[in-house]
Order: sequence, then C-alpha cells, then structure tokens
Amino acid sequence: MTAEPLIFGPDFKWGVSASAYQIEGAVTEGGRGTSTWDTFCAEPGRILNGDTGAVACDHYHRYAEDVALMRDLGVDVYRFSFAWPRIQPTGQGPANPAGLDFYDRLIDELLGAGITPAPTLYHWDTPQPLEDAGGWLSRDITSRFADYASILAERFADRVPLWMTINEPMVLTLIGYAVGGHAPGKALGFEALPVAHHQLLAHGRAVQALRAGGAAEIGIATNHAPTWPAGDSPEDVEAAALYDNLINWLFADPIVLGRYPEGLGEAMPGPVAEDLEVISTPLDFFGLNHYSPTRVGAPTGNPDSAATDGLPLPEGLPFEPRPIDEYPKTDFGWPIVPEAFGEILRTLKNRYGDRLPPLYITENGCAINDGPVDGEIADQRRIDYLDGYVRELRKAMDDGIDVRGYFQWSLLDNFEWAAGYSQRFGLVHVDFESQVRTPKASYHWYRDLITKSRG
Ligand code: GBH
Repeated sequence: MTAEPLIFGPDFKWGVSASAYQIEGAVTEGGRGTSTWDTFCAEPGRILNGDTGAVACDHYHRYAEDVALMRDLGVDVYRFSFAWPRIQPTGQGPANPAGLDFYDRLIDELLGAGITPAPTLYHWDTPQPLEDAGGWLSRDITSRFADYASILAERFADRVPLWMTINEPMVLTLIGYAVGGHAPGKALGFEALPVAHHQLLAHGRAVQALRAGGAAEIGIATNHAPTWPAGDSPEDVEAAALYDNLINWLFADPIVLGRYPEGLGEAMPGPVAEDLEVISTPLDFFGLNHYSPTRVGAPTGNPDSAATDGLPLPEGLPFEPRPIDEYPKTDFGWPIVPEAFGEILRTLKNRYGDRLPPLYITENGCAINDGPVDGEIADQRRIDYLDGYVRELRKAMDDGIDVRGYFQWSLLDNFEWAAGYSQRFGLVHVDFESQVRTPKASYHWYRDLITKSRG
C-alpha cells in the first residue's frame, strides 16, 4: 500500500519496546529473586496453556544477537525494563552485583551499536517478598521503590539518558489487583484503588531519586485510549465518563495537574494533598502506550470481557465495556482504529494544554500470529496496522502535538502475560523451541520507514 513517504525529520527517535519478564527468561540465574509473575505463572489455570516466562526469548543469554537485530533495523532507541528482583532479589537491601552486571552488558552492547538505552524501572514484576508484605496495597513499597531507583541511577545514569518509572500503572491496578487476570491475581474491585495511589507516590519519589542520581530525562509510560460511550443516553454517557476518569486520568491528572479526577482523591490512603506534591514532580516527557479504543456503556449484565483480558468483571460495576465490532481486529481481537490514536493524542493536548510535557509513544503495535511459510513471514496486516497508526501520529504532530519519538511494541514475539505465547507482537518471529529469530516482512518495512522518514 503506502502513498508518499512519511517525513519525521532527523531528530525524531524511532525505537522498539520490550519488558524484562516477557523476554529475559533465566529466572533462577544471576542471583535473581522470585517475582510475582513467577508465582502467578506457577498457579494452575492462570496462563493460557500453562505457559511461563521461565525461558521466554532467552534474551538474558541472547541479548547480543537481539541488539544486533536492532542495529540492523536502524532504531535510535530501545525501551526495556529492569527486573527489580535481579537488582534487589528480595526488593530491599544492597544491590545484587550479578543483576547490575547483566544490565551493564546490555547497555554497553546497545551503546556500541549506536542505540540509546531507554529503561523502565518497573514493568509489573514485583519481588515476591514485597508482595508478601502487602505489595502495592502497602505504602511501604514507595520507600522500597525510591531506594531501587537510587541504585539504578547511581550505576547507570552516566550512560542512560532516558528513564521511565512505571509501565501502565492502570493495568497493574485493574488487571493485577481489581480483576485478578495478572499477577498478583487479586480480585479486589474498587478496594484496589490504594494500588493506584501507591504507584503514583512511588513514581514521584522515584523521579526525585533519579534526578538526585543524575538521570537526564525522566518520564512514565501510561496507557491511554479513547472511551467511546455506547450510546447517547445520559446513563451511557455518565458510565463512559466514570470509566474514562479511572482508565485515562487516574494517573495522568495527579502527575500533570497535581490533583485527582473528581471523586477519586477521597478513596485514596495517606496524606493525599502532601503526596500530590511529590506525585506532580515535573517530568521531562510523558510516555503514551496506545493500542485500541474502548466502548463503554451503562451496566446491562452483559459486558465485553475482551476489555479485561477475558476475565469476568466484579459484580455491580457502574459501567460496562462493550464490543467494538465495526472495525477489523488484530488476532488478539483488539479493534484496529488508527483514528482513535489521533483522537487520544488530541484529547491529551486539549486536557492539559501547555502543561503537557513533550510526548513519546512508548508502545504501539498489534498481535498478528502469522508464522513462517518457506522461511518467510509475510505479516502484511502488521504492516498495515503500523502504517495506519504512524500516519495518524504524523497528522497529530502536524496539528501541533509535540511528539519526540515512537517505540513499536515489540522487537521479538514474547511472553504475552495471561495469553502466554499465543499472541505474537514481534517484528521478529521467535521459534520458542529452537530460539531461532526470523525477521518478518514488517521488520524490513519498519527499517525502510525509519530510513525514509529522516527526510
Ligand atoms: C501493554 O499492555 C503492555 O505494556 C505490554 O507488556 C504488553 O505486552 C502489550 O501491551 C501488549 O498487550 O479488548 O480492545 O478493549 C496493554 C494492555 C491493552 C489492556 C488493551 C487492555 C484492552 C483491549 N491493554 N486492552 S480491548
């Protein structure tokens, strides 16, 4: 397909994104402690086909090959995450030297390949002992997280310019603690709200620790998607507005504006006003993960379970996700709606105006599960998805939205949480038996896009 090449100029940063538990494997090596995801995967029935991240892409051993794939792809930046249990096996106390050494090797390999490392401190893999002590329901974890951030800054700030604190705190709150489809598997409904506050406070304290340790540019990666009311009735509109506050603004408003969306601050523990001062510590950039829009209406007792990764919602919720069936879908069943990407970018700009920091798109991509045919993977539907979304991004930037970079999710097919290895987001196919990596058609397409986009 594709019409004229898209020009983003020489300064725009193109990247790929990944996370520790989804790719590293080697869960018992290098002194790594147990994470909540190791525990969760060991519980029968939690993960499709009983899959686990114990081996995943074996990136812990194959990182050099993976960096070479990125170098040949021509990306400027690589977003990965530190595994907290590698750095601090129990979540507190002195750093584990072998854990630091692994990320040293990875970072040096990246720098040697001309790729800027852009790590996230936390992508859902909590050290199990911290979870046993209350996890994100306990305020104590915010001190632990600040210590962890200090360790990382001290070791890596000299070579790492771009930092993110937490990945998708909403997904951890909603799927991890409210409905129980991710680790730690708790189904607390609205009782999960303290998890949001503690992640926000941990974020703010980590920003301060990273700054004190010399980190140059600091942000967060939160997921955002337009919430479309299911109909025009006041009930649907109100239900959608409530859902929108929870899903889109519960984290962004406190960070950008220093206050909770209406009605939500009251549900939070601790000295909320004081905490908001820390939470709103200024950021250098704001990271946006986006996949697909959500439709929400008033409760009918017949929700769309896709929006909670197939899990039943708690009873008695004041809103209900509904299917979006009028667009094509990825193999994961998520609707493909490039305009919704432009819509959420404009919504962010309208909501925050000049208070919105420069943006990075820290994740965008799709599950297309095509496999090799004669050694080639012709994943044209992924190319079409990415082409459509990148064009929407260009339009939003032309409308004055300041976006500095775009990270495709993901370089490799990897462990897709509760879906195990059944959903493939990679530009590179991974055979999970042999660990052979095979670049797909989309890999070549992305390389071409990057080259031509420089202008
Ligand atoms: C991200 O989560 C994660 O950061 C990453 O680890 C993960 O691998 C990647 O995305 C792909 O899943 O049925 O249309 O309503 C994204 C999590 C995706 C959860 C969209 C809610 C609703 C889809 N969100 N999903 S829909």
